[in-house]
Amino acid sequence: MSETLANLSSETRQFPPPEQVAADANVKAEAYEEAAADRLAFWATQADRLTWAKKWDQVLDWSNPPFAKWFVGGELNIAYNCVDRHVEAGHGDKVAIHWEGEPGDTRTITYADLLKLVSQAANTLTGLGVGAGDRVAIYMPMIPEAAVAMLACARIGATHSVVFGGFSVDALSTRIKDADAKLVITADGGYRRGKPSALKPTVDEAVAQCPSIENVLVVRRTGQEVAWTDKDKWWHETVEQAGAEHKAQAFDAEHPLFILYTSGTTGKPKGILHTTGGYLTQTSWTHHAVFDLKPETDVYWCTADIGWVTGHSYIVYGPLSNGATQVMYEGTPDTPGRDRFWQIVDKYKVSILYTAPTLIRTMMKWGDDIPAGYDLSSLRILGSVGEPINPEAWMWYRKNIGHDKTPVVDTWWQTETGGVMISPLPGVTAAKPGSAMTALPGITADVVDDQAQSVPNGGGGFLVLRDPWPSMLRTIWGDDKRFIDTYWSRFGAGAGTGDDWIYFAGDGAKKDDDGAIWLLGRVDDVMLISGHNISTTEVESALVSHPSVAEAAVVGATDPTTGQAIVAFVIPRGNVDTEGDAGEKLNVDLRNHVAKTLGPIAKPRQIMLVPELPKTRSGKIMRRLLKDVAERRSLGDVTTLQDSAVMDLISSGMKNTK
Ligand code: 6R9
Repeated sequence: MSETLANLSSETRQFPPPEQVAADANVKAEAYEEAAADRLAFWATQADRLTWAKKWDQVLDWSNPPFAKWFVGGELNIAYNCVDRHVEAGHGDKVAIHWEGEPGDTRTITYADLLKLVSQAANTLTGLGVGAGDRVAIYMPMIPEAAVAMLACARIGATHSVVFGGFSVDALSTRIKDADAKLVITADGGYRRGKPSALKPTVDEAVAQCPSIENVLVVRRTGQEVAWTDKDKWWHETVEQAGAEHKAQAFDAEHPLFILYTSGTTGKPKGILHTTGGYLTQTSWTHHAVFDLKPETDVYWCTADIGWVTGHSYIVYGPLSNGATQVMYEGTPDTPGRDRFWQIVDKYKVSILYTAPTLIRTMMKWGDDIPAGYDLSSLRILGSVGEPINPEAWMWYRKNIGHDKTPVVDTWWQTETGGVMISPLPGVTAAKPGSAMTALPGITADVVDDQAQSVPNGGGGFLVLRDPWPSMLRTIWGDDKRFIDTYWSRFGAGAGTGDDWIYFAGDGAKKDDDGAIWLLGRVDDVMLISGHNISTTEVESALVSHPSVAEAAVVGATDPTTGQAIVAFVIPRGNVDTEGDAGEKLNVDLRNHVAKTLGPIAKPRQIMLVPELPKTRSGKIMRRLLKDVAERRSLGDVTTLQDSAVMDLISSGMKNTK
C-alpha cells in the first residue's frame, strides 16, 4: 500500500458512561495513569488477582524478542483458578453455567458441579495416557462438556486444540496432524436449526487419516446413531464413572495452554500458541475491566462459539477465573424463532451481553419489534467483537437492546492477542459509535504509516502494537519463522528498520481528531480506487446508514479505468420492496447516498441486492469470495464458510446483471 488510507467519514456523537456505572466501576480512569507510570508493575498487580502456587521472579523477559516470557519462574494451575478456588472460598453453590439447549432443555451447573466434572474428566484423561504437554483435539457442540474438556486439559497440563464443530474432515484432520494430537473429545452431534447435526462421522473420517490419535472420547448429546471403533469411549461410561477427587498440580507460567488455528487469507492455517500465566492474567483482568463484572449480581452471556478465540477467553477462562455466573446457549439465534436471544436475556435476566456485529445487523434486519416484545431491562453493559461495528449498528444496539442507557464496548483484539487490547472502559470512556476508542491500560497500540512513523490525529494507516503484552501469542506452533515473518517483519527491528520490535496486526486504522482509534478492516481488503486507498468498512458503514439497508459488504474489483472499482453487496432490511422498478430506484439511491456521505470517489460502480452474505462461523464477511464473484472468477477455498449455499445464490444473481 503506497499511501495511507483516505480518511473519509466523521462521527460526532459521543456517549459518556451513566453516572452510576461510573461511580461503581471496577476500573476507573486512574488505571491509565498507573499503567503509563509503570507498565510491568501494572501487569504484576493484575497477575496478583490470580492464585499462584509459586510467585514469579521476573514480570517480563524480553531478552530474545519477539519470543516473550511473562511471569518467569511463576507456577499456577489454570483450572484451579477457574474452579477450585471459588469452591474453596465458599461459592460452591453459585451457578457457573446456565446452559440452554437449542430444543429448550436446560442444565444448571454450579461451581461445585463444575469441580466434580473437571476432576472426573482430568482423571479420565490421565487414565487414557494423556499427560502434561500432550495435545488434545476438541470438536464439540456448545454444551457444558466442551468447557469441561478444555478445563480438564488445562488441569493436567495437556494442550488443547479446539476445532469448530462445523469444520470439515479436511480441516479437522489437518489440525490434528499439525499438532500431533493423541486424543479427540467430541460428541455424537449437537442441535442446530431445529435438528440434530452429526459430528461423529466427521471425526471417524478424520481419525482414520490420523494415526497419532489413540482414543476418542464421545459425549452423548443427541442420541443419534453412531458408528463405533475400538478407539471410541463414551463420556458417560468413563468420565461420569471416574473418581471425583483430583489434585491440581501447578505448571510453569509459560507452559503451553492451547493452540487455536486461524485460517489467514492464504496458505495453511496458523496454529496460534498461548501459554498459561500471562494469558490468564490478561483475559481475567480484561473481563473484569471491560465488562465491569460484579460476580455476585451480574449474569453474563457471550454468544460466541468455543471454537472461536472469543469462546476461549470470554466464555471459559476470563469469566470462570472471575467466578461469573453465565449463560451458555447451544444453538442458532433463529430457532425456534427470531426472538430466541431476547427470550434468553429475559429468562435469565442477563445483565452483560457480548456478541458480534454480524448478529446485531441480522437483528436490525429482522426488525425492532422483536426485541421490543421482551423485558431487556436487566441489561447494563453491551459488548461487540469480531469486525468493525458500523456506527448505525452501534446506535441500533444501544437504542433497541440497551434502551439508550447501557454503555456499548466495542472490543478490538485477535486470536493472536489472546485478550482484548483496544476498547472503551464502560465506567470511564465517552464512547463514539463505531470506534474501539483507545488501548486499554497496559497496552500500547498505535497507527503508523508505511515507514512505521506514528500518524498524527486525523491520519490513517496500519494498526501496530509497540510493547509486548501478557496474553500475546508465543509463536505459531512448530513454525517460529512464520511467526516472525507474519507479525514482526513488517516494521521495526524485525524488518531491520529500527531497534524496537513492532507487532503488525494486519488491520487498517485511523486516529480521529481526539486520538480515538477507528478500525477499517483487514489491510488485504483495502481498495485502491484511482490512486486512493479506501477502506471497505467506511463504504459499508455509509451503506448501513441508509434506512433501507441491513448489511453490506464491499470489495474492490479490477476495473480498466480506475484500477479498482467498488462493488457492493447489500442486504435490504426486512420491510423494503426490491422488486422491479423499486429495486432499480433503491440501487440508484444507494450509490448517490454513498457519494453524498463519503464523496464521489467512494461511489460504488455497482450494487447487488442479495439475501445473504458469505460469512465464517465467527461471523466475519468473506470478502475474498465476493471479490471472486465481482471479478467473475471461480470461487477459492470455501472450507471455513458457514453456509456454502449462500455463494450459489449470490453468484446466480450476479450473472443476471449487466
Ligand atoms: C477476537 C477476534 C481478528 C480480526 C482482527 C480484526 C477483526 C475483531 C474487531 C475487529 C474491528 C473490532 N476484529 N474485533 N475489527 N473492530 N472490535 O475476532 O479474533 O477471529 O482472530 O479475528 O477480527 O480484523 O484483526 P479473530
